[in-house]
Amino acid sequence: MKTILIGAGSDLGVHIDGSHLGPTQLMNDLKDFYKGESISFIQDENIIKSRNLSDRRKNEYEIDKFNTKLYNTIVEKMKEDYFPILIGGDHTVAIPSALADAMVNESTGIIWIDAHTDFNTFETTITGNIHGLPLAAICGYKCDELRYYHKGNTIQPSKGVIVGARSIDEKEKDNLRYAGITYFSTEDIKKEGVEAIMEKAFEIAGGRTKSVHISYDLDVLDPKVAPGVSIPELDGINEEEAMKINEVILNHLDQVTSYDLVEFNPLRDKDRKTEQIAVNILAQTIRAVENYQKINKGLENPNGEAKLN
Ligand SMILES: [Mn+2]
Repeated sequence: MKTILIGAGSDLGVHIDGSHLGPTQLMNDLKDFYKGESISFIQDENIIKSRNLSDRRKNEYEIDKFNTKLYNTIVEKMKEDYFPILIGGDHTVAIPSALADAMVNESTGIIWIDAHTDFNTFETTITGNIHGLPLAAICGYKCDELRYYHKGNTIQPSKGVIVGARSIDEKEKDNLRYAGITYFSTEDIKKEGVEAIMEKAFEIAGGRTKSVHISYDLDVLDPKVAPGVSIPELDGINEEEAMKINEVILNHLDQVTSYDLVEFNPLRDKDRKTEQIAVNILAQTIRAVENYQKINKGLENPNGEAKLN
């Protein structure tokens, strides 16, 4: 197995501009650190982006076009035994990323680290920003229009967990309840600690399966620490907690099969604070995945170099 970094530069899922620039910036920051394979997608410059508040389906067609390409590439790479690390982009890019995992692996679970639960539908969305719908689309809760390219199973909501939620719309709460997905709030993290919450998350998402998709939205952090996101929410987690969440994830690489880091918006960042955290999280992830792959390779041939002739 090999690692591949996939840049997914789209900000079509949100009326705020800038997250499409995130992947190029972060991949450039990592170029001395990471020498492996990478591939980049960036939205067509000629798209006239809808930011109209009354538009309930902002940029739906363009998002679908972008995501179809992304999906086909990730499915192909995962079938070739790559571990994809996807860098967003707004959170709509996680739809093809998570569904590609569900296509290649059986009964995939999902852990969604996010200040928002991203569980709106076209009926319940207040803003019409599609980056508020991806988890519902991934879990097969309505939103069929956002996954026509995917012929496989959707992820069962009973194998989905949201961690760090603190901004949920009223009708979105109903969606979460009808779907039966578990969510832990920022308060739960503060009360019980990162480790306890993340272990619970892995029990739910990873029980009786060997594949878990991770989707890490940087807006789970407090905007004082990480202001460079499109839709910041007050009272988030601190940097130490954010890194600790990632550490627990990386201790579960026997189950984790694909990974996203999304929503870095360089145009909203201050003193490159969010950029530095994003780079730290990615570097930690890349290193751990590469080490895990090395060890695993060794186990396939346990005699290895120690064998005497
Ligand atoms: Mn999100």
